[in-house]
Amino acid sequence: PRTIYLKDYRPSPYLIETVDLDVALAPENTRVRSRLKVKPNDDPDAPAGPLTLDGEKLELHSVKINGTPINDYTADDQSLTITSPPEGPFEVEIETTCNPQANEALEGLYRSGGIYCTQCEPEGFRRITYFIDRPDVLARYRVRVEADKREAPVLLANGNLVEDGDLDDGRHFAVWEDPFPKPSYLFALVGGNLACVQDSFITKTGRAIDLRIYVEPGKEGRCGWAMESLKTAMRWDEERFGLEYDLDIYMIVAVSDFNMGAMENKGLNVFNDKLILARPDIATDTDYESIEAVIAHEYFHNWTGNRVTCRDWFQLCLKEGLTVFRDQEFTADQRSRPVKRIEDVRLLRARQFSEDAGPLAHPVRPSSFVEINNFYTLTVYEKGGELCRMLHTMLGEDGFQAGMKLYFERHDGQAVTVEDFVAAMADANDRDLSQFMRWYNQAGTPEVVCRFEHDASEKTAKLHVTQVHAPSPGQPEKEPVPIPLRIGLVGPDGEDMPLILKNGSEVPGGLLMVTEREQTFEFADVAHRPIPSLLRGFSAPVKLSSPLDDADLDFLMRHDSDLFNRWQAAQTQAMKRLVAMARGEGEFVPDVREFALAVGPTLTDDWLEPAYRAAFAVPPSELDIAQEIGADVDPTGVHKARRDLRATLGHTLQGDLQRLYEDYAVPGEYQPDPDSVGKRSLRNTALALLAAEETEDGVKRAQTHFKNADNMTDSMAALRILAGLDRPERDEALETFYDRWKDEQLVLDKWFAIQAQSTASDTLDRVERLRRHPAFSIKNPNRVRALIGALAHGNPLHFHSADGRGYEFVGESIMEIDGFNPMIAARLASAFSSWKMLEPGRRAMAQQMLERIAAKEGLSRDTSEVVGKMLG
Ligand code: B3K
Ligand code: ZN
Repeated sequence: PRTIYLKDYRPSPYLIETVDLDVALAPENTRVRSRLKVKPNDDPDAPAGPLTLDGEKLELHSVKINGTPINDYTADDQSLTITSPPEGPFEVEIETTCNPQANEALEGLYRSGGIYCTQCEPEGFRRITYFIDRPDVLARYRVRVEADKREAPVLLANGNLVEDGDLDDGRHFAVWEDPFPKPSYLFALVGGNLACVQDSFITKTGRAIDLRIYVEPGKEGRCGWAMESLKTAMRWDEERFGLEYDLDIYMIVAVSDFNMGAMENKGLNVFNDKLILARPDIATDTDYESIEAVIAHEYFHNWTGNRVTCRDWFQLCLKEGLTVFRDQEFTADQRSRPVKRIEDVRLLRARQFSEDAGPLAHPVRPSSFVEINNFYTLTVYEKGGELCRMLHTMLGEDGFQAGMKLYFERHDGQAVTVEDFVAAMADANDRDLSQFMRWYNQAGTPEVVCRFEHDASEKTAKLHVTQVHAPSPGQPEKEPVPIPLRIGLVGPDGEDMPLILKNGSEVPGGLLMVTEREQTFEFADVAHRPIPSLLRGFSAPVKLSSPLDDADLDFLMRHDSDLFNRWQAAQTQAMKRLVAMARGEGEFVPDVREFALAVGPTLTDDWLEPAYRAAFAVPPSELDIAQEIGADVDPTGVHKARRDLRATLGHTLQGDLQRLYEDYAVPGEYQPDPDSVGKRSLRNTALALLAAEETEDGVKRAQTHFKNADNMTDSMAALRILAGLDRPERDEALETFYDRWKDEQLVLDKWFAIQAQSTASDTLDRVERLRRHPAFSIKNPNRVRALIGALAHGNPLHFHSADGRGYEFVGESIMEIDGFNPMIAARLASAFSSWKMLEPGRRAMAQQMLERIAAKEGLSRDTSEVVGKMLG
């Protein structure tokens, strides 16, 4: 397979001004007629010549130029080349057919539960018709769709409906026109029997927008939250970013077979139905929050992605990182800001840091790829979001917004690069951000080593900062990056001391800029030895080696005014103990009790938000611990360490936890508002810690909680506890749950996942049985994620089972899925990415499985790129 390099980018020799599509939907034989107005690109870097159009899995019937059929073209399984096109603008007409029913890769046009839908990003449009399928070719689309009226009474495409009507033979048609030029990856088309939920939104300039959510008939009553979330997001983007919606209609379609979460097609989002459908009895608080966040994310793409798009796929973070940052800010504004930050950092550390430390490491803007679908990664999305956040931190809200304004003024309607974005930020603020580009181009997580000195007689303090960059694949040497380091000096009374530099100036917002490999900051007027609170709010995506000892951390855990760092101090304390326990080192029991006692005050502090207190009591994840250990990891030891720490928390804080459990019951009807969510979260955290020791009392409480639950959040919180037990209570609860929900696929996915993530000893037997359950289908990505993905990515104990059965199960599944849906197979394969960190026995077994996958005949480009890198 061919590697594609960023340095080889050339503008397209031809541009396409308009696309006229005529699509006649039929399950196995959909006919597509396309009329393209093509013109040579006048860019001197792109001399005209043959016209090559991308196309895959298409049957070609005819090609015409300016109305005349031609023969001087060549076609293979990837493209169609017109050898000598006319000079100047011309028209190409192509007729092809494709087979949506047979499309199990879920890219291009496919059928999901009788609904025709499309997924084009990044390179799916070429499976619908021949096209210059790259994001810097922006065209205006007019789309006529026809279908059997009974099979597909609803026919949708991007933009505005301009015509519809009936045809002979029970068929009908609709014509949609999108006035905004767009890249082909934002094209969408939907046909099927769908119910519609309608609402409207008045924009800040008084325009009424028609909002529509299309779902399977009968599910209309589950769309209320998605619709509310959409309106909240639209208002927020106007208020915080000054951005107004541009079309008169915004449509969302929910489908049940979808490779990812959702897709931001212009004016016609397509969503995985699990991110639309919600009702208190079937969706958890986390589901409600995800729906709100993803609806917002896709909506925000309308400006960051659609109005201004990417020049090429290397620039993916231009739209994804920025849109992630925007959706994080949205959630922080709707809910608890510190808790949102904690959740985002937890994800970043557990998944992105490990990606960045292993064989799949790549820069936020990669410089090469084999299959672009493999680069929709945590690095591009989450670390990409962190880079935008650092710009925001460095420039401030006003400076950042000034940069956004300039970005849109300069680039609305264009396909641009990361440089264009950073230049807008720099120019609007009169700042030199050239060094910042290193963040986009260097892989790996920088390590920041801090040393702190206090001189009582001089009343001064010094902070020495060193940044260390480990090599990553293809990047042995790295340059220092600019690091916004937010700090505070916490005085003996627990209050922040003023932060005054030696020259007498105060450090605004406590923000230091580290730009050198080694740097020292000197502070004046420091009478008493303070405790430095470093990297407040996680102001940069780095690993911090801090100079703090147990006593300092304990103090910050109780007093830091920065709630993120107060949580961080607790995490650091927990981590030290977890690592020692996992390695079986030393006498840790009294130490862990000590730590538990220090968690108590925050857990019970009624001045703090319940959601924060709940987050405070959650120790670092098994993935975090494994990474911290770094080499020769024994996942069983890691699991036991975390289990024991939680049991000690539950035991030591029993009285407090019982009280919290009693006091935080949320009365009345279920509401997904932040306040009630926080209370449930604290109460369910207490429930889980009280059961962590598996005492009779703890188990009974969980059982009662399960029986009395009147919403899915409480029900799942209890079931998760019960499903982890090696006792009859487990089967009883799982059966009750199944009987109640056997007709609800999305709820059954929770049932699959909870069993796949269970730490009970027979989990692998169970997962193998569930693999054959009638409700399971290997062809449906949600089922695959719920069962196989949950084991591979969410159950380190059993995925890394010492007998190799976890690898066997996941590996076999990858090979099977690769045969029809390479994107999903490659995603699953990434679960093996930290295999080199494992102890020798597991390492050998993981390697063997990877080698078997790599050797499989006909392995997809997707999976072979991922597996090849892991073995390489
Ligand atoms: N842009 C899409 C992701 C497309 C993934 C293609 N493999 C959804 C999103 O990030 O908003
Ligand atoms: Zn996105």
